[in-house]
Amino acid sequence: MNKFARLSLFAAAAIALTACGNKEEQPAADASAAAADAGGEVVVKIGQVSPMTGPIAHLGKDNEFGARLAIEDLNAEGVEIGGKKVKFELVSEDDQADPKIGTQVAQRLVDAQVVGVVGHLNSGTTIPASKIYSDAGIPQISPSATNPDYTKQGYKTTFRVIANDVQQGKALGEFAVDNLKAKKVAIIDDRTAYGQGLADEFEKAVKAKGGAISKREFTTNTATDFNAILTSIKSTQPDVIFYGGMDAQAAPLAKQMQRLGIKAKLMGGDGWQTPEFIKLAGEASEGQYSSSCGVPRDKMPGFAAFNDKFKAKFNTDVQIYAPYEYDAVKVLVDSMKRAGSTDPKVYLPEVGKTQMTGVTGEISFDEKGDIKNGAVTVYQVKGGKWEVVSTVGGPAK
Ligand code: ABU
Repeated sequence: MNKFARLSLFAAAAIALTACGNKEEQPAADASAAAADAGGEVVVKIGQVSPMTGPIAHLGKDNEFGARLAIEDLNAEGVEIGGKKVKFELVSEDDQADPKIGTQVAQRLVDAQVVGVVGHLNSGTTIPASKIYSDAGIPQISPSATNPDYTKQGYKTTFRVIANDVQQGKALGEFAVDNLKAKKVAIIDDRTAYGQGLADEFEKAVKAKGGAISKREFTTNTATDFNAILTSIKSTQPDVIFYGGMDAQAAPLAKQMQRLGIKAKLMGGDGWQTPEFIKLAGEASEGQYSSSCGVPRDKMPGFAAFNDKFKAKFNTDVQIYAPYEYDAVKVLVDSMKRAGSTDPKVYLPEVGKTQMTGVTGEISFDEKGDIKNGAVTVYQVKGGKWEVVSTVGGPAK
């Protein structure tokens, strides 16, 4: 066979191979695999989304730090998937806690061919963005969005590694009536999917226990002046004021309660069970209650080591969700390892089968993608620190 005939035969074989194909569609990971780096590792992108700017940027950065630490640990230990060395790359986006921007950056991550997403932080961004990830077949694990609707949409791609607000609202409502002996409570929420949803669940639980709602008010997630709302609430003489929202509002709310001479306890959920709340509210934080959607840190199997690494690397305290974000990344990668593939279509079914001990505890999911045996812990600020008061739920002892 002459050189021309040999070349023609080779070209025909190549065309035939392309036409019949490798029957599998080109997965997103393979696209990035095409950009394998000089060391021959396959580069696999994982997306993370949180508000990196705006009033809760400190929480968004906390989430991002958690993801970054997980990626660095994975790359340092060296991960092989399907016989190939993998190098993970974090693609971070700022959704500004805005639902509209949330969907825009979700599409940007899909276009960037990430193979999984950890986030978003807020329920209000997580829920609309979840349709985009679902349409693209990309697994999404939120470390922090607690509105139950997120996992109720019937998508196969939605997961969360913390308890939800049905559990949290019930635990807080029962705590207010049973432990704080509250007969009348006033409720304020920030009209976000999280704040309003949690306040609704809290109200249900208080009423189920025989408590009364003296007033229900609302504000926004950017407000800082609550004097008018608090003045109208003060006249109803509640034992407890519940705030459904984040620390950036809960802190000035606590301060203004103090200034107005309101003696009721302030209560709320995970959105303000943060060091930042204490820092911003100062002495007005003392004695106030809020909860986290997980077990206390001293009951988390990996928190001490995680915390040491986090502080050494980022020179700041963990706010709240960083260890859950770390676990969310690990769940994605653990699922890829079991599937032997970084292709979201191939490894997605493995995410739901997760049985993992993470930094925060045992992680497995129910049929909707919610964590099984989620716990809620109620804390009180004592001596300028969050102290554990009680934990509801969690793994069987
Ligand atoms: N879980 C509280 C903060 C995030 C959210 O659900 O909006």
